Amino acid sequence: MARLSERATAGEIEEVRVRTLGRSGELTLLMRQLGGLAPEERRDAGRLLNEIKQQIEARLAELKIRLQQEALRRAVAEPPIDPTLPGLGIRRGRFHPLTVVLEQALDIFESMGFEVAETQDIEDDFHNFSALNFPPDHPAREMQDTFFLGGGLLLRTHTSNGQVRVMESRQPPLAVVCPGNCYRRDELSVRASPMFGQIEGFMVDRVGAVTLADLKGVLGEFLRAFFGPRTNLRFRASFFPFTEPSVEVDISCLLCAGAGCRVCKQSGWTEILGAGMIHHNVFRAVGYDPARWQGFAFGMGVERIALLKLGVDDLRLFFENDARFLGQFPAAGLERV
Ligand code: 2NM
Repeated sequence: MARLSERATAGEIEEVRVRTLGRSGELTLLMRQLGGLAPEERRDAGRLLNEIKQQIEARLAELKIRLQQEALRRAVAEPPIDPTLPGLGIRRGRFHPLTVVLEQALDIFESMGFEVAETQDIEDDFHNFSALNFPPDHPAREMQDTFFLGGGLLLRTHTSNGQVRVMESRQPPLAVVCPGNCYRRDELSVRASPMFGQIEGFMVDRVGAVTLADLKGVLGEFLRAFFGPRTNLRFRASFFPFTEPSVEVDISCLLCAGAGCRVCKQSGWTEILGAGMIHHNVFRAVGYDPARWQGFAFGMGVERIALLKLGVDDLRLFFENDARFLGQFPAAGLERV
């Protein structure tokens, strides 16, 4: 025992424990011999051996505790972590490119004074169709195009329901964009998806205050801010139930700037969105007097503008969530979130 110094290692302590108190340790063997002694001798010797045993145990325990305390002190004094080393790098998530594109588009409209209003995906027939001047037999109402939920409800087929709800609950002048998901019974393909995003917008003010020229000005502002300052646009006559007149809007091809290439099929133009002056019947459905109020509306597909802006040629890539694809696009200022 005397050989065990104050600085004994765990191994040395254990060695002494085995040599003295172990199954064939010195003290253990002595204790076993007690039985051969006369009763009085046995009592005195037994007491002595027990005392020695307790002393040894106490000393071993003391040395062990000292060892642990020292190890703790060392760990605190010199941590095994070097805080000056570069970290492992926490892999952070990023926004989906469709989210980035949507936020960029909404930012532009907000900078022009539009409010953003999000509305419900589950809608009734009135707000999705009737109020938007869809006749009862319009093909878009058919089972094969619309997800009907029963109980008179359906998944909205466009975000125009949101515009109806905003107009219903408020009075002009209004300038509002409604982003959101829409649903149609299409198979997922290169250019279609059963769920897709839309941004629709409208502006309503007194008759004469908001014209088709204002529509062209607002869309031109938006398209140049979104696709680049050299983007040209043109209107082509079209038809939608909820606007009259209706137009389809083309932008100059982003790839060839109008010269003609494979992407624009040599035309120099790419179709990008639909728009028009809001139909009198829509105003009547929301309780606006068409003799007092006038306005335009437009709608575009989020995936469509994202495909064109990001140069992606297959819509399905946006829905497969392959991190190798999603990681290719700039986070575009959203990383602060
Ligand atoms: C489009 C094209 C043209 C549109 C019209 C309305 C409303 F509610 F104001 F009548 N909302 N959206 C509209 C007009 C949407 O999407 C291609």
